[in-house]
Amino acid sequence: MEGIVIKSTGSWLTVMTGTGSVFNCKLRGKFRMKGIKSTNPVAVGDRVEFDIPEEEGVGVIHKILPRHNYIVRKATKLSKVSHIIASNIDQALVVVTVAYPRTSMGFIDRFLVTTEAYHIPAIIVFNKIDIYDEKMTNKYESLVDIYSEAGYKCIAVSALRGDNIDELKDILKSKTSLFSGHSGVGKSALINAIEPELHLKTRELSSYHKKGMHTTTFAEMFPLSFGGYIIDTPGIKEFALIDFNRKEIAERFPEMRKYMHNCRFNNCVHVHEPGCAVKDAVDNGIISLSRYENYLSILNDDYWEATEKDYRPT
Ligand SMILES: Nc1nc2c(ncn2[C@@H]2O[C@H](COP(=O)(O)OP(=O)(O)OP(=O)(O)O)[C@@H](O)[C@H]2O)c(=O)[nH]1
Ligand SMILES: [Mg+2]
Ligand SMILES: [Zn+2]
Repeated sequence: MEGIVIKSTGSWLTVMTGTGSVFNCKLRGKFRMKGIKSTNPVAVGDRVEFDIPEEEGVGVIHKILPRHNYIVRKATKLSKVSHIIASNIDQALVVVTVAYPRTSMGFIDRFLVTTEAYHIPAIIVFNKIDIYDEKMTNKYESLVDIYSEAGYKCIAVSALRGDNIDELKDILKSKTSLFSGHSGVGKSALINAIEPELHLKTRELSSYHKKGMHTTTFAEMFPLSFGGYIIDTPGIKEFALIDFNRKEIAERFPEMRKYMHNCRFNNCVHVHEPGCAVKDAVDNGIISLSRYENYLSILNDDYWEATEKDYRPT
């Protein structure tokens, strides 16, 4: 039989077939030995082949069909192991909030660098607009300016009040979409607003530090009543890049990609080289200074190999 992995709790995988039947499956033992340096060899979104041996009574997955794409981050900041967040997705939505909890641009930019690298269209969803005061509105508007300029679609919503949920549904219709972001930004609440029948668990923010509590603990895919699939994921604190070459980072900033071919040196990393077209564009206000600063910050992330530190800005 063939199906899609809709939930993975580590040892157990839930697989849905084309007709909508759902099976509990295990991975055939040998799988884990294939040398994939990943905490999860099978991810939500994977298409798999499985059978149900009588003596087992549960499904046994024996093959993962080739992935169209996947999105991956470091399992933890200092580990060398990757965690596949999901595979075979059409688009990734990063749910962000300007407060309660605040999402940093550094997080958004690392997320976007990854989606660019895997050629997955990304959309930025600003949630909780019902609580925005003037200061938060200003912050939000400046972020929308920056990211729209860089070429990303932005949408402002409120899971609580229902603002722009129909527009969000239009974006999701007939596609497989990943929802990612910090814990507490309202990923599950938004999915409930889109598909109230799901009754996903959401939780109050802890009033002390206004951070999420990691209410969603496993990635899970849900079919949408109006066509398409949505993947809810556990909140992530940091989005550490893996499998990147430092020289490639600039290419993952669409607005830098536009100018870098005009740099004087073709190995320019846009830090302190003379005749750098990217830096000129930043100086002229064409490229956002904060995006550029995050680019520099990514180059200096302390988890890169020590030998690559030679691009430190002077
Ligand atoms: N005011 C307001 N609160 C919201 C909104 N959306 C979500 N919340 C609240 O934010 C809190 C966290 O929402 P969740 O949906 O659990 O957040 P999450 O992103 O799924 O968090 P994790 O599962 O931990 O990753 C809950 O108390 C929600 O009620 C919104 O649009 N406005
Ligand atoms: Mg959740
Ligand atoms: Zn340059």
